[in-house]
Amino acid sequence: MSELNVVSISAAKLPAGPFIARHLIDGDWRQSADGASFERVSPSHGSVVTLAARGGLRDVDAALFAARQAFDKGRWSRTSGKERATYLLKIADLIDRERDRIALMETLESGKPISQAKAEIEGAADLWRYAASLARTMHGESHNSLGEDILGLVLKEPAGVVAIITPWNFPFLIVSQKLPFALAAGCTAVVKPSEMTPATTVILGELLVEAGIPAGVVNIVLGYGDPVGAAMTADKRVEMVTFTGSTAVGKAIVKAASGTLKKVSLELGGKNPQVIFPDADMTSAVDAVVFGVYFNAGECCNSSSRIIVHEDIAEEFVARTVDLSRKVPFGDPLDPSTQVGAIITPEHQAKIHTHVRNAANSGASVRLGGGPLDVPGLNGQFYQPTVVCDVRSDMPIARDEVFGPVLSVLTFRTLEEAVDLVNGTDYGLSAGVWSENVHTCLEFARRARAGTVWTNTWMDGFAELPFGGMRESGQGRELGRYGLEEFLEAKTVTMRIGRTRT
Ligand code: TXE
Repeated sequence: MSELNVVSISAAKLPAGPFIARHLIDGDWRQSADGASFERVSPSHGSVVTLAARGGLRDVDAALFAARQAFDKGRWSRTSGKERATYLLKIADLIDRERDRIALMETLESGKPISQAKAEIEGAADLWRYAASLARTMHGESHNSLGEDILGLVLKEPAGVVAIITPWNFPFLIVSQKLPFALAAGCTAVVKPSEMTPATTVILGELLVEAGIPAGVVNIVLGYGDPVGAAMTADKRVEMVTFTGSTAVGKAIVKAASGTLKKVSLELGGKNPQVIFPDADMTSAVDAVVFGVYFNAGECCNSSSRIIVHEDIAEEFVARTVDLSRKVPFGDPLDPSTQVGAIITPEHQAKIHTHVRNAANSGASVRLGGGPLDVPGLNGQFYQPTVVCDVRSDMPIARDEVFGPVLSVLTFRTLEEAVDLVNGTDYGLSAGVWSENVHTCLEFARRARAGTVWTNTWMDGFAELPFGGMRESGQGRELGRYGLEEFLEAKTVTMRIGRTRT
């Protein structure tokens, strides 16, 4: 325990009572039709931080009815891009105004460090601003060389009513990777946040109402995947589902959506490698690896949970990584210095530990951490920053998404071998390469089967650049122009013009 940099309880005060979260349906804040509710216990402090309405089928039905009506009556889809942009910009300003309140709830529900929560809310506001720019600039095509008396138009129209289902690891950022783009396109929406982190989506709902978004355009139903998420996915009033979460639930959503052949966009898990070549700038690479694996306690689809390091430099690289890992401030997420906070649930903490234990039993060596740790003064669940070496590519720890602060180290000799290791899992979300040789970087970037390749950096994200995965990491893209396109349909209009047919 003493080998880590543990931050025990901070001076920050918890709110006096739980946040009360209700559904937003057709512009009204509502309890569940059957009066059911559930509690969210803080993963770091052990106290009840949210008391939320627990949605059932009647609540889903009311929300879908409202979203459908709002769409069909053109309350949103027939507004101009300029008008929609004005709302989105106003919401971005309100997010900035409420940043500290949103960040505090995000930290209390998820256990993430408060500094990372604040950065997340700032990033989210930027996405609302970027989506506003898309609302004003989206356009279709015209074809005027099809023949003398014929004109072809390709109109871009909103996909319709969208179901947005989000996870607990970046609740506010992820809803902001979807909702403003859907709204920019002219869609209406029903949003279901994770049952673990409902509060910040409810605060967003308050801001939408304050901004004057027409009733029914955005509805929020709180509750569990079953029945709320499942009912939204199967309902024929929904024309598109956009989901971020586990690969298992992503597959269930594809099946449920197939009954009505709705569009499905999925952002799922990853087993993201960073490959370190002998000519890499080692200081920068070690920094990026440590940041990439411990950010959000590793509960991050982009976690760089696999390091594939050239065997000539492996020993030095591991020694420096372990040394830096020891220094990462770990503990109370409310302390501004903390970089690694709590684990989302006790069950998830146990899953992380099972991965590490099984790897150790199969011959891997734990060089740092390797178990849960109680943080003095707190009543939550934490897992130590952990470095596991001598990992083989057939071990589950090298193939499965551990979703914790656990780094697996593998080694390679040739680029060929490194590429085989990189592409040797079911996932394909992101990958990284560290080398001072541009040819090595480019060859790697072209051969890695991943939606994003970072070269000499890790987890740089921009609103302008698309994000998403290949293979079992998902389908479709978020952000950038591609992110808007997901929420649009192309409609072809062919017009005979100018003369009567004889
Ligand atoms: O995710 P779920 P969980 C991975 C990560 C983690 C694992 C499990 O490996 O350990 O998934 O996390 C809703 N129909 N990621 O169990 O279950 C659910 O209510 C419709 C990766 O929390 O996928 C929640 O709102 N919806 C990931 C959302 O799906 C359903 C982020 C996600 O929950 C549903 C989170 C159903 N049948 C976890 N069942 C990433 N890509 O970053 C559940 N839901």
